[in-house]
Amino acid sequence: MSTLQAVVLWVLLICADLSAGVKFPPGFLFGAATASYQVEGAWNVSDKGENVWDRLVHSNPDAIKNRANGDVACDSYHNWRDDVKIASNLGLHFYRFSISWSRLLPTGLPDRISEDGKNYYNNLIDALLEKGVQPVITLYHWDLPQRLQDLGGWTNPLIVEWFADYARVAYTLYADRVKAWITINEPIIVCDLVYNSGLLAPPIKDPGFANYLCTKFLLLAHAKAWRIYDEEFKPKYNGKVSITNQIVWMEPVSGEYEELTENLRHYMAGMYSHPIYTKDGGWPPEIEKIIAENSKREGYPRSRLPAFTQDEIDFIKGTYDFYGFNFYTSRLVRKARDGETISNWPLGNGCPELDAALEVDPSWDKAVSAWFWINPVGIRKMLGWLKKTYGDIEIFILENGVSSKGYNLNDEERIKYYRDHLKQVWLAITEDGVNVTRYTAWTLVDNFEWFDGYTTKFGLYEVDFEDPKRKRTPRASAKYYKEVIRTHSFDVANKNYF
Ligand code: PSG
Repeated sequence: MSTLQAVVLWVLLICADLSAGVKFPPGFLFGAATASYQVEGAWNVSDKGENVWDRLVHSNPDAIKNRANGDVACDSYHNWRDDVKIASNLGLHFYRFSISWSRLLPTGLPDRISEDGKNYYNNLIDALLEKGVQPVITLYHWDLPQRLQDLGGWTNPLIVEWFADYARVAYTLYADRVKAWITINEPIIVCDLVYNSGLLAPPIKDPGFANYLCTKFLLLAHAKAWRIYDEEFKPKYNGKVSITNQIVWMEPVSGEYEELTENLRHYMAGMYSHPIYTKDGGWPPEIEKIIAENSKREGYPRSRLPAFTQDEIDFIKGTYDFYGFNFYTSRLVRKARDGETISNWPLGNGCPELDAALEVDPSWDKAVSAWFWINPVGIRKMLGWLKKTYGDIEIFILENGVSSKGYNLNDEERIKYYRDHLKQVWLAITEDGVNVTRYTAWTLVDNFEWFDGYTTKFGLYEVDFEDPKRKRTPRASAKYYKEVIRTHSFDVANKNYF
């Protein structure tokens, strides 16, 4: 072998080794997600029942930016073949979508299953499987049947049975083909954001009280739905069921706020994790204590946080098959100053219950959503914290993505967001030994965004909302993500996607 040949061989070996080095573990799965109200449209087609989002946008059209609503959205109810084509074209291993409760059960209860609703999801599931894309179902992504809301929704203890009955219908219809289930998406938004702010649906503001009732009954509802699968369906179908939490990574502004910050992590992640993922179960003890003390000081005869009985603690404990985790952003934490006004946990400027104020690091880039600053290492640190706090549990990242503005196919900032975050996930796996097995891009196609309507976009595919057919066009980020999936690596930086 000549010297030249040896050098060429040496360079080739190094290159091969480098690209092998940045690969995700074999078996790691990539997907993308949407949610029923955000994409389906067809709000009053066939016998679909009204849900809390239909009611909010019709009774108060100014609730959402530019008077937007999800009446038509991407019209995925009619265009689902396009979505399947996109999922297949990207090479997705799985597609996460949600069932619209009132589309499947028009009355909210299983006295009547809608034929059209049932067939819609059957068609979607079968078409995905035909293309080799696994369906992943979210049972609840915020569109509660209005009839159940009128009876108190998530603050009525009977929601535990209503949700369990709905879950059983969905499992009965689809569990033969669907092997991964998410009971509830982001309980912190369903309970805390909704009841603490009065924004979003249902528009009821009762901060520091109704949100905790919601949290308690939501956890019990999740647990019952998990147990139904575990007892009645798992022996036959062997799928996995869990809840998914949206968690903001919190860091102290300075060392003196370390304890406050850890408490805030337990408040944000812990309220929905400690009851499920720890040996003792129940509320995170430090938070339970703080709320009890606050309540007493305010003159309440008992804590605003409803207690669990030991039976309830045991019922919720252990009801998981993986840890579901949605990640977008980070914050810095300090004590609130005297007289400083703290608003609207979790999307305001702090957390009143813990008397904490939130800041952002000036070095973090801003995405267009009001609450969104970009800090990629936050996802790695959050994954490390989850492992340290709840043990070596299999973690599915079920949402991650970034918002941009206006029509634009050359979304360099989205490629950067995905690449930077995938790298941190890869480091969490390879350096920190965190057992992450799935990554999910939010979102497959531009869709109805809760506060912002159609003004902010998260899609790998752009949707033309002026076009009656809602034409979908791949962005540069779609080509990048397709390459990520094909190569099983985030490090596909030097390609030209534009
Ligand atoms: C709300 C707030 C944050 C993250 C995500 C959401 N935050 O402050 O970090 S909502 C979440 C939801 C999905 C949305 C998507 C983007 O599950 O339906 O479209 O993220 O807002």
